[in-house]
Amino acid sequence: MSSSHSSVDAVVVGAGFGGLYALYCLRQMGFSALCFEGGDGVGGTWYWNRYPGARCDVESLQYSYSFSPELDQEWTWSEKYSPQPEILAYANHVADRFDLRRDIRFETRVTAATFDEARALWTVETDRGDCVAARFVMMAVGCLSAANKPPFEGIEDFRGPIYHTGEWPQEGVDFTGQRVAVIGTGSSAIQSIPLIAAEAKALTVFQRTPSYTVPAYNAKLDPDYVARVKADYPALRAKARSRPTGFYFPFNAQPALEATPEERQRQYEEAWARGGLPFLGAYGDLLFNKQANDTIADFARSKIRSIVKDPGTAELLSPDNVFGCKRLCVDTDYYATFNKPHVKLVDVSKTPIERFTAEGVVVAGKTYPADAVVCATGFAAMTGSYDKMRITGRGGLTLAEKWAAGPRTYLGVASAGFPNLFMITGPGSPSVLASMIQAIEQHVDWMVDLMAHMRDTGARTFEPKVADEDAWVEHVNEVSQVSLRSTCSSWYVGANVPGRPRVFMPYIGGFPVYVQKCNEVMDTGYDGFVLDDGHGGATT
Ligand code: NA7
Repeated sequence: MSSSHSSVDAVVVGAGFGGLYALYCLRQMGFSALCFEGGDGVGGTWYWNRYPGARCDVESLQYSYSFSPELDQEWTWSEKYSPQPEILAYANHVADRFDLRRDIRFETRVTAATFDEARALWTVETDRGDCVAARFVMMAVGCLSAANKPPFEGIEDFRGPIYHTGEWPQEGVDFTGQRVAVIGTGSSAIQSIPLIAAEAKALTVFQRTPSYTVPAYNAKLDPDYVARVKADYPALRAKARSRPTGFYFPFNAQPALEATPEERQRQYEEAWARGGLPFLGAYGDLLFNKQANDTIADFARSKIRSIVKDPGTAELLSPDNVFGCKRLCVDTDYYATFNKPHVKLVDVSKTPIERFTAEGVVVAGKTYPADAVVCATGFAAMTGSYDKMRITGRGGLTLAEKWAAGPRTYLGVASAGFPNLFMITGPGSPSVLASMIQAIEQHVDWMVDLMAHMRDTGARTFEPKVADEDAWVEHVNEVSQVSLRSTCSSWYVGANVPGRPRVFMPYIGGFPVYVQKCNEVMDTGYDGFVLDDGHGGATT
């Protein structure tokens, strides 16, 4: 089918894990669909983030689709934490196995989507001149997909290449013998720095805020363990869905402050030795009680001091904010890398990067020479990819105008004034605080059920009621105040990019609570939404 002027039931924007599953489900339910994808392949986040060391921080056996028992059985992960190439291979396998590519237009970006109120249809336009009419639009644009590229002064003067971790060249980069500057010390930097340091002649890391990171202790997966999981995969999936994070790991509900200092030390040592995100599960109150949090933060800082030999560097690498407030990082040899004589840490917290010159990066009047710069500067999270398109709803209002003071959605799935526009893992949903693929499956299942319900009842449009949306936005904000996660400048609140509104964007009430709410809404005939039959009548 030529897509230049056509009509489908649904346009899907993005062919990452969300878009692929949306295409699959739409087809299963008998809807026609067309997907536009900016890259030349599937995989989304895992297509773009090819930087050295890119790896998932949720265990492989859980970071995968659960919708197909056959897929679960036939795919075998090789490592505890999958490296990016393997996750990308999995995305490609899924696309081929379910014959999804025929409805994907690659290297094509959606530039605009405009709702025609009279016809109750969206017109979707692309940078290749496509103009497609669709009853529904499903945004599968990802939560961390719009690269944050700070406009450093003089950046165009720099004579070497500048890379962003989220837009890494497909052919890879060889840093052998080079002087490399890395800007940023979030998850992407923490994963890539040890590997860049292994190649580079000299590495300078520019740090604005140190991150907490826990060793991954990644390893090859034991085939016996994999066989045991595969023998009863649904049990693991069910356990995962019952957890606030949407993935399973050992969790100790006991409050940290009820334990003696000796017990805590033992518990933290054991949890550190297991490594990874489950370290935060050492006690139940760590994200709710500052005093409890101080105990784990102190422990983490003591680990940094024990690994990093230079006391000044250890001090600089030690965060003083709430442990786990920003997304916890998971690493392999990050702190130890700073013991290498050719690796240098530069603090830019008080004296920001002044400018670039042809030779390198200038801080406080001093030039740090570099042959290549890596910007590990993160993303305009959750809303950045929406901002790149002109999305126009009822009355000519654009989504950017509506969200100027922060995103407003009902359940993170849709926004009032933008009928029939679904947001997979949108702001206001738990997505980035849950296991992403579980979150995607739950969203898409719910959305396609709603589309089928509308087909059965003759509804032409759905959209949230303003009052319910307002109440949800308020609820998302209220719940966030309970957690210490709302207390620091992170991408969860949009604080990493200057000028963005400060709003806690994900729903932090937990995955099961959220799923229950979505199911209740469905069971009550979509309470909180207006379903319209196009003749002024409501349908239920
Ligand atoms: P992050 O976690 O947002 O990290 C970006 C880093 O870049 C962070 O250390 C920022 O410092 C730093 N940054 C951003 N702008 C600047 C400027 N202008 N100057 C200096 N430093 C800057 O992105 P990642 O890609 O590492 O990880 C994103 C998620 O992917 C992660 O949370 C996991 O879920 C996987 P800041 O902390 O803002 O002071």
